[in-house]
Amino acid sequence: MKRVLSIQDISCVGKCSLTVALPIISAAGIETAILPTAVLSTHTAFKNFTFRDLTDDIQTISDTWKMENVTFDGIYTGYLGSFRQIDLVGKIFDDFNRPGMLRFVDPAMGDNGKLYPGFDEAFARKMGELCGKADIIVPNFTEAAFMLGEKYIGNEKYSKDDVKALLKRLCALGSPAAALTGVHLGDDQYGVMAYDSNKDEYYEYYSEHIKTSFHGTGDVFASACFAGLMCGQSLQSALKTAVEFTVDSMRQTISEPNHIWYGVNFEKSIPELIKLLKN
Ligand code: PXL
Repeated sequence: MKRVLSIQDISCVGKCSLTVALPIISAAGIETAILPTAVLSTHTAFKNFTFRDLTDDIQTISDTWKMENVTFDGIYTGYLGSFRQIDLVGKIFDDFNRPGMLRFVDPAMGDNGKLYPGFDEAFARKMGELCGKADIIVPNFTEAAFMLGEKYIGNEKYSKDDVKALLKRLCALGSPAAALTGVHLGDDQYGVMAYDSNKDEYYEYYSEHIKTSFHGTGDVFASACFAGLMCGQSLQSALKTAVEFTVDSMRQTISEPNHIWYGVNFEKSIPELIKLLKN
């Protein structure tokens, strides 16, 4: 059985980061070890939240794993709790590297043209350095713009050629492959585009555009995409798995009366994920 490590925060309530990654990757039949970067009462879109920074624990935990000869087949990083954590996570990539280990970075730090509370442009540029150590990165347009020092102009303003050029600029950060989420080329073309620089190939996958925006969908997408790749799916198939699972989770949320406006009901879509992973 494969074992992977996910490094991101625990937001106790408000389905995102580890409370999304752990169940989704586990459901794919992969042992999911975790390294929490911070513990929050909720994610930071809530008005009030607590934040316990775990930066000082990261090195000790990973050094102790090394002493115990723990190994990972893949590492998926998401929301990081401090500037200093970016170098510490980069060191974990190096310390645990072994042939075939997949380094998957979701530079989770912003959306809709804005960085999340607590992050600034220096953090975004530093996150770009971590992306340079990854095998694949999955930013949204906001994160891409901040990492590249470009102006965010709105996802729907990019033509297909613009997205292709943006993907090449993202790969120039140092990762051989990049996928951009939230590609919006028209109402029937909403989804993801990716570029694999080793093969010089582009991939795309679109599905229904659900116009309500939900918190945490980036984490659902990234977790399912990582799960697909770890299950041996091609990048094209993993993108389909991730888009269809995310859209299905959003449908499950909308269809519920009085649905809560944070997090999506991905739990109800797990049977769909299992089906998608068989392709
Ligand atoms: O879903 C991204 C995310 C993860 N973790 C924390 C967040 C957010 C987005 O706001 O606040 C703590």
